[in-house]
Amino acid sequence: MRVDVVTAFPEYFSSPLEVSLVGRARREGVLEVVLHDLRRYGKGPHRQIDDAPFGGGAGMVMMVEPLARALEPLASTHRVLFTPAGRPLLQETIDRWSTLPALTLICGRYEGVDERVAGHLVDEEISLGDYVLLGGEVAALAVIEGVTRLLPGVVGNPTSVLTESFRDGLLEEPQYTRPAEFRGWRVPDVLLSGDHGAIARWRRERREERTRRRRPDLWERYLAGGGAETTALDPAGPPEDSSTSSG
Ligand code: JCQ
Repeated sequence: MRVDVVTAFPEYFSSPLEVSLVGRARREGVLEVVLHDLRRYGKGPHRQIDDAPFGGGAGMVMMVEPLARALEPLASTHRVLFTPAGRPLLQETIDRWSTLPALTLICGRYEGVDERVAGHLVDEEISLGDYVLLGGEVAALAVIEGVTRLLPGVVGNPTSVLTESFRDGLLEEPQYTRPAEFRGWRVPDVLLSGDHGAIARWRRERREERTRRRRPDLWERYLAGGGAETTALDPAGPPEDSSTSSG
């Protein structure tokens, strides 16, 4: 997969694209990232990329012309502009993009971007969340990470990609590793019991409890979708037949 990034700060991406699984995917040729320095397309001797807003007001607006020139060779790709005014970035968004041959990530800066960019030069406007950053660079890196882990051969164990949060609408359960006790903080006994049925039930309960308490929005959707009864990867297995259960 090829990802093009249009940014006024290409240096921002150096280390994040070198290290960890993203770095390895690039070295192996699974992922190609091409950075486009927006300043190269800036106007005049000062390579200007922003200007005062028509109608007045504080701050500067990114100009349409430098972005139009930077995006010209990328017209055949799927072009995404990051902005707090966009639709929220979801796992399903990343799933959809991960199967594309080419994705272009456009990093806005200043107080905003001339609306003609979104209107004529971009396929989607996406928000990383309900907060304001200085620019879209962090959002672009979030997408690069989210997409990279779905590319074939990048994550060692593909089932860990399938069983994670959000695929079935629940948050992940708490996880523990050795030692079984640290400073008197004990790992839950059930995880050391060897009873795989009891462990699966405990995990499902913790996931549901967490989701209900921390993410009532996800919990409502989960219940509306039928909850555990309709979950494809239900680690607790099918519900028991109440007519034959004891007690
Ligand atoms: C993205 N959540 C926050 C800031 C204006 C395109 O216009 C603007 C872009 C930015 C940078 O992106 C964000 C952001 N998702 O701040 C202001």
